[in-house]
Amino acid sequence: MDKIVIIGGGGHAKVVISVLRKSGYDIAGYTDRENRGMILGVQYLGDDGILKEILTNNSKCSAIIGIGKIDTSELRIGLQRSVGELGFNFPVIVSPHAVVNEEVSLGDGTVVFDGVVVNSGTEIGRACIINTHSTVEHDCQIGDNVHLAPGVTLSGGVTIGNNCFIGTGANIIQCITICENCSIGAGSTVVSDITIPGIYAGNPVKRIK
Ligand code: JB3
Repeated sequence: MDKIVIIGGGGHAKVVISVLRKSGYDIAGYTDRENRGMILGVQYLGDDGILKEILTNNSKCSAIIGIGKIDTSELRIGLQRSVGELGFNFPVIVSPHAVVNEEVSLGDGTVVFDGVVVNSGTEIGRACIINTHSTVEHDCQIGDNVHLAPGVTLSGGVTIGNNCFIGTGANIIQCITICENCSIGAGSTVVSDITIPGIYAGNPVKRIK
């Protein structure tokens, strides 16, 4: 079994743990700034300073970011970069309860959670969260460090820039482009391109910040 360490031990890490187990990984433990005790039977290893030692003891151990994001912050991709520089590999994780169809590419450290459908011709970047029951239709282009929250629907040919957060249950109609560094509120509907970074909400969405 491939050994893996989880970076971060909060709420999102719990969902990551379940998908890793179903995908046959042997979870070494999690790192966090604070000791949060056992999480679903996974042990605390220490803060991120312990990672170098973990790799020295097992050069094949990989890593995955277990911290979520509900904004446009670069914490996840920044951690993936710095932990990657230590020598850790960030695999693509796809739940066995997700459907990823033909000619889809997924970047390093991206996790596809339970109940997701990704259709053909779609490209998804690095360190993305494709969260529970979201749908990514054919020929979408998704950048790095994007979080599609649970139940998001992207129709065909949608483009989402780096660092975007698309809130729970939001809908994006076909062939829309959303530029990088945008947050879309839960339940919103996007029917025209967004070209200015910011926070958008409503049906159809309007810029609120
Ligand atoms: O909405 C859903 C389905 N999930 C949300 C997810 C996407 O985002 C969830 O409900 C939360 O809103 C949020 O989950 P997350 O990111 O796990 O948040 P929280 O429960 O606050 O846990 C974050 C953990 O990351 C905390 O234990 C922090 O101490 C830890 N952390 C922060 N910075 C870090 C670092 N851990 C490490 N190893 N390194 C860091 O630099």
